[in-house]
Amino acid sequence: MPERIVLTGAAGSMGRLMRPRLARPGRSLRLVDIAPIPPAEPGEDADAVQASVTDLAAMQKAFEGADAVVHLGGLSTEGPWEQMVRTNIHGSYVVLEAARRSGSPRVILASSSHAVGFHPRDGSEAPDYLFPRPDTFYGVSKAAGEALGSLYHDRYGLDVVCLRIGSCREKPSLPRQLATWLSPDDGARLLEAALTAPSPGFRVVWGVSANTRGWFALDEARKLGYQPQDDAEQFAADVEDGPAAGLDDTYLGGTFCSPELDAEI
Ligand code: 15L
Repeated sequence: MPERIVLTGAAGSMGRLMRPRLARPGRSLRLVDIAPIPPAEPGEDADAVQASVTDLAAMQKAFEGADAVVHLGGLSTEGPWEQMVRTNIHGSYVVLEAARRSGSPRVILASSSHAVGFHPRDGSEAPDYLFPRPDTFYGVSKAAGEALGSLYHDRYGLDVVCLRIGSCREKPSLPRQLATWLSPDDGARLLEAALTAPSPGFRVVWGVSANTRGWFALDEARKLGYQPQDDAEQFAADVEDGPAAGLDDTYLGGTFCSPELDAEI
């Protein structure tokens, strides 16, 4: 079991869900975020580094001695191009380069379904390693992160696992999320699989729960050791009756495919 793990984006929406679920006896967490990081809970073996993922010197220092880096930091939805380049694309480069320089052997990258969001929904299961077809500048930044991960694996031998995360939240609230939901507990199971799989090399796997209405192949994730336990179907009645019923599902990326590219979604 990896004992020293760095979690970037620890104060972000997914980071806050994963932080308590990553804790294990004998494991220490280094929490990284540009935003203030809530202090360690009693009994939690964690320390905090408040710094940007675009700061190479700070990241290299933060990653010293780490067995693995879980990179959830960066912008999590659409925004202006310059911000995507700086925070997400350059930030992913910095995280991978800092891992290489500090000798951290494994990086887990939070990618997104939006890296492939303009693939039409044709009723069949979206396969693993679907070719990038981003739906936003945000999606481009995630595809670029995957490409950087591939480079750092091939050139420097880092183990890099990219998770094409659907919608990681407490529960689904939109019809599309009945297909894309990643429960927080399954998110932690997926991270654990990515952290512990022996020599994974470079992988790209879907990050979703075992949803009855799921659109995504889970073969590659299961090969890593992921065993999802949750299904969005338990929330279907609430979601279908809700105000957002009938939202667009023409493309994998849903509503990310419709607004202007640099609009806030
Ligand atoms: C994502 O990639 C975003 O980070 C998240 O905020 C959600 O919007 C999610 O996709 C989704 O598609 O539901």
